Amino acid sequence: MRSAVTTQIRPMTGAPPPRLGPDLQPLRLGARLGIDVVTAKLSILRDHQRHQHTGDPVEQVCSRLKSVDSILGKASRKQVPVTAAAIRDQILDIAGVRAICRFPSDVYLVRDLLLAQPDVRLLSERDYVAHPKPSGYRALHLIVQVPVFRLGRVDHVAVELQLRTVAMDHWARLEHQIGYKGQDPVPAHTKDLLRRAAEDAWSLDLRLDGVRHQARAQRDDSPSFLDSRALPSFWGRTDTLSGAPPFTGQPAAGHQPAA
Ligand code: 0O2
Repeated sequence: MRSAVTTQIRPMTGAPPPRLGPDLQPLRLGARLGIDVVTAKLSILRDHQRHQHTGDPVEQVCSRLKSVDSILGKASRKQVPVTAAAIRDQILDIAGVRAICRFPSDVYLVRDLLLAQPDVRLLSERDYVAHPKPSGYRALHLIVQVPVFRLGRVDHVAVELQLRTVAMDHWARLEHQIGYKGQDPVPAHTKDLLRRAAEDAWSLDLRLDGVRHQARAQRDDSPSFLDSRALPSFWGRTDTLSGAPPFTGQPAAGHQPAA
């Protein structure tokens, strides 16, 4: 998990055994730079939205770089050959950025504004907002590829961007703490409570989004939410914005690989 502190247990005596396998540090360095690029893009986007008086759609941004152990663990689970090239091409969440938004419609707004940038390429998208996991987990997961300019070359780095509302994030952190991917099974009644809490959080998200939308629409002297759709024309694209707040949910469609 992004903020988790990991403790390595080592024998009391002697040095730890040397790690077998490829040197993943160059990959991790590239991923760290990819995180920097996406984080900078989000920061510019937030500034721009504030400037437009449409409000900052993002509450908080955090990031994490997958540890070598975690990369190797995932490679083993997914039967990815343990070579740097295979890992680079098949494990696309070594770089992770999470943006916490205030409202569900902001999740999609941030997505659209980011993808409107010509140097951001969408590799895949999983919409767990419209199609939550059976556990109740909701978030929008994008794998984007961004250019990282390094001395004498450009690397195209994959970054996983998770977009959640404050409520979704609150729920996911609790669920993670209780036992997501944990060793001990979570009791059925706890899972049930979590599922119902996720639905309550979602219902509050939708209601608050609706209230905001209505309040904005009633304010004559303030730009409405829809005005923020003018922004992407600055980047040369106006066709990608969903821009139909408040978000009310979508029919099931599952995972969507990018075109
Ligand atoms: P960390 O440190 O949080 O990143 P994939 O192999 O990519 O197809 P994967 O990696 O499991 O499958 O992708 P998935 O399920 O789309 O998303 C993985 C990440 O989303 C997790 O990262 C969590 O951050 C978050 N996530 C997904 N499902 C849940 C869930 O049910 N509950 C919670 N709390 N978080 C979830 P990791 O791997 O946990 O590590």
